[in-house]
Amino acid sequence: VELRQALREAVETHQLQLHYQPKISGRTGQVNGVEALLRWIHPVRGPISPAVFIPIAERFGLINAIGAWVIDEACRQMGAWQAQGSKVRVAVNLSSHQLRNACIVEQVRDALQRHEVQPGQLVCEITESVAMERSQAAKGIIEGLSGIGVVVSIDDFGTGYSSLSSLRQMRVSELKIDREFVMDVHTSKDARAIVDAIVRLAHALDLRVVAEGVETAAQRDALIELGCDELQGFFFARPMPPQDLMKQGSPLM
Ligand code: G
Ligand code: G
Ligand code: MN
Ligand code: NA
Repeated sequence: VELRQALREAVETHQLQLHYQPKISGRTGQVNGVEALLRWIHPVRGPISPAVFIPIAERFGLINAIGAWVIDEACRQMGAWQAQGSKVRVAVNLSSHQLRNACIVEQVRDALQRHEVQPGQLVCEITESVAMERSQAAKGIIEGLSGIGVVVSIDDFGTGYSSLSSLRQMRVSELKIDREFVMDVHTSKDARAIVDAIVRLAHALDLRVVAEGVETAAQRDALIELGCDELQGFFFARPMPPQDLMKQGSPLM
């Protein structure tokens, strides 16, 4: 309850920030894109995880305001990077509540136009369990987003239940293999078989495959061998403020 008021203030007083984590090409090792991850730096409590405050925001009706800010800020940052000559895709996470908001497609389109970025440079990550809900509304919004040219990515793939026909019908263009499988890909026959199957399925459907949560060189090597298109995780880089992406002499910038 106390957090609720604090969160309201956070939105108004710019305590929310986006950090960015690189998504690395498995083929070239270059940075293809980044995932924007929301951070709340509370003046007294310090950083608070989105895993904690997103559910609070959802419960108290703040998620649409926060979500709209995330979309606008990610597009603004992408526009700024492009103006400096870095053409990088930026991914944002959409919550289940945002997929019930009919205005979201409009919001995304407006933000893209306002900051003059191409729709194909924006990726919307939606978790498998949310995307595959039976809800027609969520499906309609996914259709709407892909209809305006935005890349739709299924996050935490392999932990929910996807109907394979839905994947095809919904014009999704990216699958992110859940960390659970990435973690054991180099040590477990089963995890390896699952990753292998996901990559083959995705490629057969013309989808890009991203492995998230890559923490070691052994995992990286196994994932590249299995054909993952992009890799993301602490092994390469942690989520960081946008100005640090610039500093690191990263191949991105
Ligand atoms: O970066 P971190 O591990 O703290 O993120 C924790 C969770 O919060 C992850 O599930 C991530 O997808 C989610 N998350 C991060 N940023 C956003 C955001 O902008 N919107 C939503 N809805 N979820 C986010
Ligand atoms: O739910 P989603 O996949 O969007 O969550 C992304 C979360 O995973 C972020 O909170 C991010 O900080 C975290 N993350 C990113 N890379 C790694 C990693 O290599 N290992 C672990 N354990 N978490 C990671
Ligand atoms: Mn994500
Ligand atoms: Na994920």
